[in-house]
Amino acid sequence: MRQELEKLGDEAKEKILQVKDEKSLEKVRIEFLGRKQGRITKVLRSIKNLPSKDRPLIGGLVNQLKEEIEKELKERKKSIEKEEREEYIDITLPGKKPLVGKLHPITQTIEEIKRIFMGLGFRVVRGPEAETEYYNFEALNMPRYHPARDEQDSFYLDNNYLLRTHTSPVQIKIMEKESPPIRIIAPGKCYRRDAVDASHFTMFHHVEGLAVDKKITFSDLKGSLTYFVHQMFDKETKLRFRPSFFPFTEPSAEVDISCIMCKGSGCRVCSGKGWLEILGAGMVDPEVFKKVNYDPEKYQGFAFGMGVERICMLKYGIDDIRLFFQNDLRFLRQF
Ligand code: 2NM
Repeated sequence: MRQELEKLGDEAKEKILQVKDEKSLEKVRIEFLGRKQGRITKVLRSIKNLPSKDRPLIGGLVNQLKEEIEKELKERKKSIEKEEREEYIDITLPGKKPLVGKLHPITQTIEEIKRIFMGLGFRVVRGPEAETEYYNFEALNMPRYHPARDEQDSFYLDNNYLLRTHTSPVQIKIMEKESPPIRIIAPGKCYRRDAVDASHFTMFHHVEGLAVDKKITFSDLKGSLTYFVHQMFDKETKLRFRPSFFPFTEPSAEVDISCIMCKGSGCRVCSGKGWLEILGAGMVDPEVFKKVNYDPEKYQGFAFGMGVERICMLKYGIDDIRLFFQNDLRFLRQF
C-alpha cells in the first residue's frame, strides 16, 4: 500500500511538472484530486474498507500525499503565470524614465544667495518663526506706538507671540550672545498680513545680512552688495543707492539694479524706468546697538534685507509670486 501511494505521488508530481498551461494543470488536478473520480480521492474513500488497525497509518499517509500534491499544484500554477507574463514583455519597448526631484526655485535662490555671502566670510544663522514683540519690533527701534506694529500688519498668535515680519530677530539674538566682529546672514520664512496679489503673499522668504566690526563703513556695504549683485545677475549690472528710511538703520538706502531685461533703456519689466528695486540696507542704528549692549562709539555695522521671491522673479522673469506656492509641476519643472 505504501509503495503504491509513493508511485501515485511520483506520477502526479511528474505530470504537474510537465504541463505547460493552466488548463492542462487543472486536468492533472482533476485526475488526482477530483471530487468524484480523483485517484487519490478514491484511495481516501477506500480507507473505510481497511482493517481498523491499519486505518490511522494509511489515512495519515494519504492525507499527507494529498497536501503535498495540492502544494505542488499551487506552486506550478504560480510559475506558469510568471512564464506567461514574461512571454508578453516586449523588451524592445523603451524603459520607464525615473522621476527626478529638484529643489524648489525659492530654495535654489536661497542657496545661491548663501553661497555668495559665504564667499565674503558670512555665516548662515537661523531662528524661530514665532517671535515676541520685543525681538520683532522693540529691539529694532520700533517702539509701541510705531505704525509697523499695527495688528493689521502682522499675524499675532497670542498676547505674547507673533509670526516674525522679517528675520532681524535672529540677528538681534546673535548680537546678544556674541561680540563683534560679526558677519552673518539670516534666511527664512516671514509673514505679513498683506492683501495677496501678483507681488504680495502672506508668507515670503527674507535673507538679511549683518556685519559689525570696528571701522565698518557705508563703502563696505556698497562693496559687498555690488559683489553680490554681480554674482547673482551679471557683472554689467549697475547699482543705485537711493536714500530711504528704516527705523533700524541710519542712514538707510533702497538699492536698485539696472533692469536685467532691457539693461536700463526701459521696458515692461521695469515699467519704463530702467531700474528695479531689489533690497533695503543701511548702517545699523546706534539705538539697535544700545539694545544689545554694543558701544556705538566703538562699533559700526551695516545691514541689509531682501525678499527672495522678488530676487527669483527678477532673475527668471516670473510675473506672479503666487506661482511659487501652487505646486504646479508645469511651473516647478522649469527650474
Ligand atoms: C532690512 C533693511 C535694512 C536689518 C537690520 C538688522 C539688524 F538686526 F541688524 F538691526 N537686520 N536686518 C535690515 C536693515 C533689514 O530689510 C529690508
